[in-house]
Amino acid sequence: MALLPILRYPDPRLFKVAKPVALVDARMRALVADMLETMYAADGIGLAATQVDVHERLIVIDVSPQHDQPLVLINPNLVWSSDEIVKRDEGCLSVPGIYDGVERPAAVKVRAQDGDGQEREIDAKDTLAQCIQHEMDHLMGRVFVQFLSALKQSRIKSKLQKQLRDER
Ligand code: K1U
Ligand code: ZN
Repeated sequence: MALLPILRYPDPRLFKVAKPVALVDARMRALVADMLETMYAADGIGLAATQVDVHERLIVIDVSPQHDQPLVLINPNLVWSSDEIVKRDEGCLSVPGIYDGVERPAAVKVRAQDGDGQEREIDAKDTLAQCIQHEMDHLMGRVFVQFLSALKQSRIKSKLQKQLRDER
C-alpha cells in the first residue's frame, strides 16, 4: 500500500470531470487500498479519486467514530435527494485549514458498486449524506469553496498560495 499525494486547491486538476470506472479489477482494488490509507493518514472522513489525480468515478468514505467502517463507492449515482436542505460546515483535505457552511439536501439515496463490483444502494443522512455529496462534487470537478462568495474564494486562494510558498 502507498500514501498518495493530495492535490491542493486551486490546482486545475481538481476541476477535471471523472470518467466511469470500466472494470473493478486488481488495479482498482489497489487504488481503493491506497486511497483508504491516504484518507486515514490525513484524518479525513472521505476522499475522491480526483483529489489524488485519478480521474475515475471512485470515492472512499469512513464516518464511523472508530474509523473501522470503510465505504467504497464506484460509479456512484444520486437516485434521490430530500427536499429538506441543511447548512453545515465542511472541510476538505484539498483545502487544508478552511471550514465553511454549505447548503445541501439533508438526505440522499445513492446507487454505486462496492469494492467487489457489486451493485448496491445506500440511504444516507447527517454526516454521511453530507460527505457523499461533497465527494461526488469532486468527481464532477467541483470543490466546496466554489459554493462560497467570490470574496471568500479569493481570500482562500491567497491563503493557500501563501501556505504553499511558506512550505517551500
Ligand atoms: O473530500 C475531502 O477532502 C474529505 C473531507 C470530507 C468532508 C468533511 C466534512 C464535511 C464534508 C466532507 C474531509 O474529511 S476534511 C476533514 C474533516 O473535515 C473532518 C475530519 C474528521 C472528522 C470530521 C471532519
Ligand atoms: Zn474535499
